[in-house]
Order: sequence, then structure tokens, then C-alpha cells
Amino acid sequence: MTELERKIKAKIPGPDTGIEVRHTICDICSPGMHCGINAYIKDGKVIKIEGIDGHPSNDGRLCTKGLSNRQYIYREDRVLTPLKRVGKRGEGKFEPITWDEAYAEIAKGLNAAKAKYGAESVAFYSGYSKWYRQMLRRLAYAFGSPNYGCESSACYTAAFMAWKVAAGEQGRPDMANSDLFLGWAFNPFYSSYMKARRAMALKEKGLKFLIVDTRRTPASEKLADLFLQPRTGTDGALAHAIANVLIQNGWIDKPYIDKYVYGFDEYAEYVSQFNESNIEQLTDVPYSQVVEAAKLIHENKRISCNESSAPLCHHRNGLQNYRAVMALTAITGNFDRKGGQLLSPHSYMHVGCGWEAHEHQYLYETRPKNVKDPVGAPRFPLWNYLEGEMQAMDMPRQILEGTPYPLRAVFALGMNARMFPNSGRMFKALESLDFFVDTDLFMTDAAKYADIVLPACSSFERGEFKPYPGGTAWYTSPAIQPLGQAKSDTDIVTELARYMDLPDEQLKEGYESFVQKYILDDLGFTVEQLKKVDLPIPVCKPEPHVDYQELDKGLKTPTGKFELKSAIMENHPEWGLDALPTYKDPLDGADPEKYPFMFTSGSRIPNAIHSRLHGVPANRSLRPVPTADMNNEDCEALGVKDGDRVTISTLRGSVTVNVHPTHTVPEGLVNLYHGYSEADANSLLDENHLDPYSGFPAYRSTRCAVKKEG
Ligand SMILES: Nc1nc2c(c(=O)[nH]1)N[C@H]1C(S)=C(S)[C@@H](COP(=O)(O)OP(=O)(O)OC[C@H]3O[C@@H](n4cnc5c(=O)[nH]c(N)nc54)[C@H](O)[C@@H]3O)O[C@H]1N2
Ligand SMILES: Nc1nc2c(c(=O)[nH]1)N[C@H]1C(S)=C(S)[C@@H](COP(=O)(O)OP(=O)(O)OC[C@H]3O[C@@H](n4cnc5c(=O)[nH]c(N)nc54)[C@H](O)[C@@H]3O)O[C@H]1N2
Ligand SMILES: [Mo]
Repeated sequence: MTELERKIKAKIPGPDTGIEVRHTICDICSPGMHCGINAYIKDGKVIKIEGIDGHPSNDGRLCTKGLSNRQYIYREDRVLTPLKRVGKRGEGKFEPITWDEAYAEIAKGLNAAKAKYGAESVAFYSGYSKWYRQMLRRLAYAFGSPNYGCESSACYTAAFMAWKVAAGEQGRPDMANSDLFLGWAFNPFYSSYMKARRAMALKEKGLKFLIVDTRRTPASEKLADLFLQPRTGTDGALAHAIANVLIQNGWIDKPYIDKYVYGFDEYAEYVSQFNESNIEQLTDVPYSQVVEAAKLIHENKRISCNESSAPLCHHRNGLQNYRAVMALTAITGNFDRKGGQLLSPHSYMHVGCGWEAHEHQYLYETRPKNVKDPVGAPRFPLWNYLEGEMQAMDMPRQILEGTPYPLRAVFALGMNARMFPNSGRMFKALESLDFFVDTDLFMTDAAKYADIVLPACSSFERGEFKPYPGGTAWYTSPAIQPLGQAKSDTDIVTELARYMDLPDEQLKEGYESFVQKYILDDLGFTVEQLKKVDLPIPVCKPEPHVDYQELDKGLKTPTGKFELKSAIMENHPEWGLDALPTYKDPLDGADPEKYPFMFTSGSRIPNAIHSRLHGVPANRSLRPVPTADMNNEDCEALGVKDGDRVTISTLRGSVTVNVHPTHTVPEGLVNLYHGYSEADANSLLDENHLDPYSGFPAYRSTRCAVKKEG
């Protein structure tokens, strides 16, 4: 082997090897992360990736998901041209067409639905990806439809709504200055490795952790000073019982409550029902541990809690359960206090970076007036009041039932039909549409139902704006050319708006113009400046926090106070929702004799993210077969060993998977990861088992039966 061949094999960059290192981001998980990547490029192809040293998110590291990027962007089922369906819906038969033909077909399909049923009969939907959403929303509005909606109908927004109800805005944990962290459903070791590293570093420095999880996890083993293990979906009862002990013992901040908290007396009376007499029966947590948790809170001054984007809210009582947890920070005087829960100005895409941008204005200024309510509004009035967008969980019902008005066409960026509870029904809904466009990197099961499939490109193939907490920002440039004819989602939206000549000049100016005018102008930075640096740079200096400043100014709640009792809900008795964070049993109505186990799905595994990484060879090899975790004792009683096949059934359906006996789940619980085509956890769930406050599905609490196969 020559020296040059050796260098090429070792992937050493340089003019002689033709290998160049370019910067990009990992867009596989949430905008809260977007880690920096060095992409090693040879002959226009990514041949190696690694984390960027000094990057504010990952400082040189990548997690299992991040490391999959190379195989992810080159997945074999990448869509490379616009496609037109030539077979039956779902069959997967398409022929390539040009972009112009695609735009013409889309304009025709969407306008036909508009002419026949009105603009509101067209929904604009986004899957998990978030970076283009502002423009998709404006596309819906420019078209005249109120029906923009997204995957956040099942993720994060319920927690955000809980904060809006209580405090008017999102409260974030000031973990670095806390004495105790209430890690409620907190296992970043699998969902967010960088957060886990920070938590471990803070533990070293003395931060204490209360970990509350239905399962044993790395967090319960490595972080917990006290670990409580409630039954799935019973967290509201548990938090109330802890609050009751705090109140009974006077371990609360009375002057703070008197000044800044609304509804305390009624709340205190309500939580007194959760006590020694019933808490173990309600939650499986012994009362002695409830008292221990209250003591831990009392002994530590500064207390914060995590923003649970998913598990706490994935129950039909989810939003209320999260309110119950948040209340613990308020009654101990920790909201708007250093080391507690802080408000931070919303800069961009839910990332608080220290400056207040005009994203909200961009999102809402063109919202059509005098149009029908968005999908889901009558069923989920609090959602509609706080979010004003479609609650997508009601979309399949409205497509199939046509009430309160017909929904006949969907324009989607990243539709995963398996995300919906009773996912088979979502496929039926897609099948019944007059017109369906899906835009994705991959030929997914949902895309097979589309009339037109558009090829989206990955973060490696596009440029985008990224701010980070702490006041840095970046505008990336493409590291490689788009694969085939793929385009960035924002270019697709811009070009479609232009092709259809929709009445929104700002939208038609495209993504860079939006970022410049609405996000950067006030900062005094330009897109060009940021692009030139090609790495995150400081763009502002976040103001230091001043205790109680926001409370003194008055929160953006009807009373200006932190509301334990929601004045919004009090003012809307017609919604039939409780103003206090009341607790209700999470389970569905299935007969416990026939369905003796509880089913929870979706707890994160390091090697998968929803539907996307099961198709990446390296990730798939780490867990080749869909596998349910069950307690050792339960497995023994069923007579199954590791790798045996079991069928899990609910009132809705059944899936057959491998079983893994483990002590990490308690007796009576079955835990299965979602997103697999061949064993779809969400095919087991009832489409009506939803939280009436948020519309969120109960992914984590359904009764099931388990049977040994063959
Ligand atoms: N049972 C169960 N179900 C769950 C959950 C659970 O815990 N349990 N979790 C819920 C939660 S929290 C979430 S966030 C949702 C996940 O939400 P989903 O929308 O189901 O997420 P993904 O499957 O990751 O991505 C959706 C699609 O977007 C495509 N995509 C990726 N990047 C891009 C892009 O840049 N442009 C375009 N146009 N498309 C792109 C992907 O290829 C994929 O087909 O699942 C929910 N479903
Ligand atoms: N590897 C990987 N990382 C991901 C994702 C992924 O799919 N894969 N998805 C991303 C997305 S979209 C999201 S929303 C976040 C979610 O991030 P997390 O909220 O961290 O996600 P989970 O692992 O689902 O839940 C955390 C813990 O909550 C516990 N839990 C489940 N139900 C309950 C309950 O009722 N009560 C209590 N107390 N605990 C419960 C679970 O056992 C789990 O250990 O992760 C993100 N990161
Ligand atoms: Mo999520």
C-alpha cells in the first residue's frame, strides 16, 4: 500500500487525499440539541463523521443516534425524485416526475379540495422534524386553511400547556444552581446523552436527585438519592401525596405562596385526599417513601423539576399529572428563583437563547380570520385556546367521519402514520383522502399512500439557522449536494407558494428572509455574517436572572400569579375541565380479568428514534427484533425465556414480539418500543383514549394480555 493509499484508508483530510472536512449538524433528534458534526467528504460523499470539538451542544461527542448519520442519509430507501402514484394506495408503485409536474399536480389536487369543500378541508401536517415548521404553518394560512398541525400534538406541547396554564410561559429548570432535582420520568441516558453527562457532572458537585420512574433505569441507578417507582400514569396522585406531607408539616414557603400563588387553599384541601390511607393502593409507592421524598424536598432549598416532553403527558390524565409535579416547585417558593424554575425568553423553536425574537409574529400574523376552527377544537378546547392549531390526533377521525366539516386533502412534510394511536385507522384515513402529498427522505409506509411523494434532503444537504442556549447561533451551509433531486423542505414550501401564487409575499421570499427579518434583525447580525463563520458564535449575552422579577412584574396568567388553580379553566366552565390539577385513574376500560397486564410503549432506547433508525443497518443490528420487556417473575409464570415469542393483545389489536425478562420493569408491566413496521405498538392503542386537556394519546397506559407463542 502506498503512503497515499494508507492516508486515504485512514481518512486523513488534505489536498493529496482529496478528503475535506465540512461542518454540519445532526438533525436526528430535537432542536434542543442539534449537535455539531465534522463531515469528512471525498468525491462528494460523506465517508466519516465525528463530533465538533467545542460545539455548545456536544463538544466533540456523538450519541448512538448521531453516529448513525452516515448510514441514515444513505439509507437504501431514500426518495431521489418527485414521484407520482401509479398503483393503489399503499402498494408503493410510483413513477418519477419533474418538480414542475409535481407542483402542478399539487396545485391541482389542493385547489380541487378547496373548490369543492373549502380551504379548511386541506390540512398541512409536519412529522417530527421542526426546522421548517414556521413556513409550513404560513403555507397553510396563505392557502386559507386554519389546519396546520404536527407531531407536537403528541409530544412536548402538553407540558408546555401545563406551564402556560400555571405560569403563562415555559418554566425551565435552573439545574446548575439547584440543590435538588425532581427527575420525574427522567432518563436522559437513553433519550439525551448530553443531558445525562450534565446531570452526572452536577451530581459530582453535590446536586441531589429524586428519580421517579415506572422502571429501573441508568438514572435510577446512577443519579438517584431517592428512587420512587409508581405504577404507570399515577404520578399526579404521588405528587399530591408528597405535597400533602409538605403542607401538613409546614415545609412550604408561606410568604411566597401568599404573595405569588393563586388557588393555594383549594389546592391544599384537594391534595389532603392523597395520604397514608390510599397512596400505596393508588400508586404502588409505600407511604414511608412519600414521607422520605417530602423530607428530601424540605432539606434542600433550591429545587427544580424536569420538562417532561413525553412520558408524564402520554396518559389520559397526563397534563394534570404534570401540573401536580410542577406545583411542588411553586409551593416551595422555587418558581422564578435561582436554582428553581426560571422563565427564559423564547428565542426560536422553543430554544431560549437569551434574546426575544419575533418568531411568534411570523407564525401568527397571517392567520386567516373568519375561518372554521381547526381540527380537534371542539374536542380539545384548552388545546385550541392555548395553541390555536390543529390537534392532529383528531385528524384521522375527522377525515373518516367528515364532521364538523370534511377534511379531504393532506399536504405533509414527514408523515408517520404509525405515530397515531390505532395506527391502522390512520392508514385507512389516508387511503380515503381525495389527495395526499408526503415529503420525506425515505419511502415510508405512509408515503406509499400518497398521490405525490416529494424528496426531502437531510441536514447534511441543506443550510439552516440554529441558535443555542447561552446566546450562540449558527447558520450552516450544505456539506454535500442534495442526493438525486432532493430539496430542502423550506425550498419546497417557498417554491410551492410561488407556483400557486399564494397571497403571502414574505413566505415567497423564502427561509433566509424569514430568519433575517424576524429572528436576526434585532440582534444586529446578518445571515451572511453567520454563514461565513460556519460555526456557532456568540450573538448575545443573556441577562442574569433576578429572583422574583417576573412574579413582581406579573406572570402572563389571568391573575398574574402562579396558578395552582387555573383561572383560564375557571373562566371556561363549558369546557368541563377541572381548574385544580385533579387526579384521575389513567387506565382504559378493558376488563382487568382478561387484560391483566399494563402496557407502556415508547420509553427510549439508545439505538432508535421513532420510525427512522430501525431501517439503519448498524442501529438495527443492536436490537434486530422488536422486543418487549417483562418482569422476571411474570416471565416465569408465563413460562417464557429470553428471546421467546409472545403475543401482546389489547381491545384494539395484537402484536407478536420477542420477550426479554428483566428486573427493570415491575411485575404487571409490559414495555415495548414503538416505530417498528412489523410490530407496531400503536396498533394496540385506542384512538379515543386521549387526554381531554391536551388531546395527547395514552401511549403509556393501556391494559393488555400476554400469551406465549408456540
Ligand atoms: N407508542 C408510542 N408512540 C409514540 C411515542 C411514544 O413514546 N410511544 N412518542 C411520541 C413522540 S414523543 C413523538 S415526538 C412522535 C414522533 O413523531 P414521528 O413524526 O412519528 O417521528 P419520526 O418517525 O422520527 O419522523 C417522521 C417522519 O419524518 C421524516 N423526516 C425526517 N427528517 C425529515 C426532514 O428533514 N424533512 C422531511 N420532510 N421529513 C423528514 C422521517 O423520515 C419520518 O418518516 O412519536 C410519538 N409516538
Ligand atoms: N434514543 C432516543 N432518544 C430520543 C428519542 C427516541 O426515540 N430515541 N425521542 C426523542 C423525543 S421525541 C422525546 S419526546 C424525548 C423523550 O425523552 P424522555 O422523556 O427521556 O423519554 P422516555 O425514555 O420515554 O421517558 C423517560 C422515562 O420515563 C419513564 N416513564 C414512562 N412512563 C412513566 C410514568 O407514567 N411515570 C413515570 N414517573 N415515569 C414514566 C420511562 O420508564 C423512562 O425511563 O426523547 C428524545 N430522544
Ligand atoms: Mo417527542
